[in-house]
Amino acid sequence: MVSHRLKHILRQASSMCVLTGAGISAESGVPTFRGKDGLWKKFKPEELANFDAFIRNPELVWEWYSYRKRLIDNVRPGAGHTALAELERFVPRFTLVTQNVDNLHQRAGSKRVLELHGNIERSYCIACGSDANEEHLNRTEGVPRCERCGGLVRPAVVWFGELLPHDVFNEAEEAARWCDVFLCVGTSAVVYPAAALPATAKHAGAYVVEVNMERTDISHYVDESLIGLAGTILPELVGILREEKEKIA
Ligand code: BV8
Ligand code: ZN
Repeated sequence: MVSHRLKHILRQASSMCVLTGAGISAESGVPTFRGKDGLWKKFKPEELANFDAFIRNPELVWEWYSYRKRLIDNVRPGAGHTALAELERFVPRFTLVTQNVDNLHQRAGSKRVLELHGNIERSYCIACGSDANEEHLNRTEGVPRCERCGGLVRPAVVWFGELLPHDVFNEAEEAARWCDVFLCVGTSAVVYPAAALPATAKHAGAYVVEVNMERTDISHYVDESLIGLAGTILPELVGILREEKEKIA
């Protein structure tokens, strides 16, 4: 149930920043990382989502990413993704920041998505940097090689110990600093520097709202924790703004 206070704040907001994590894709059937059946349960992040692991065992890392790519090819954006694509149209200054690499926000129709951790549907050569042709890559068994120089091809995601794309993170920080409302959706908020964004927003005076199935590391400082499914809560929040727009129209 959305509080009167939050309804009022949403109606007044002229700028909003939304940070999403794996939880918003869970209802589409994409496993989260740290949940009970999370991806990290079977594998350790350090074994897979880092560059050394890739150089040590590119076959294993590609087996994991190919599994995730196939899984993502067969799912659809959920009600949470769709709600955020609609929200982008209602709020004058709206910034969507995601830690997810599954491309589901773009497939739901979100126009501007800041991808802090890259995108699993893009790959590049670690030797010459050229982008890999995804069609060619998806037809390759095992570890894909660069068509230009024969170098190892890797997924275009940010691994642990790697810097986030500088300009993307700066833009996300800027949006967190200036927004009236910061929504933090479906993230355990344990991976930095992404997990610092809600605190940046809070410190700058934003009203910070968390949407999650359970309390997280940031619950103690947010202004409101909405406990429930992103696919249920986000459409409710958008409904408040849609009603408002229809009243004015
Ligand atoms: C960096 C790759 C500079 C792509 C990922 C010690 C302390 C603090 C920080 C560090 C430290 N040691 C090292 C660090 C830095 C490290 C870090 O933060 N480590 C943590 C784990 C301690 N960060 C980095 O390395 C980053 N780079 O800092 O560079 C640097 C350089 C050198 C040395 C040091 C620093 C790079 C981070 C990016 C790593 N890449 N993924 C891929 O394969 O996917 S991280 C991975 O976790 C995913 O990208 C994911 O997005 C991210 C966060 O996870 P969540 O999205 O939150 O998912 P999770 O499963 O955890 O939670 C899901 C949530 O949803 C839950 O709360 C659940 O309740 C909720 N939920 C579930 N269903 C629903 C729902 N909510 C609503 N509705 C539902 N239906
Ligand atoms: Zn190459």
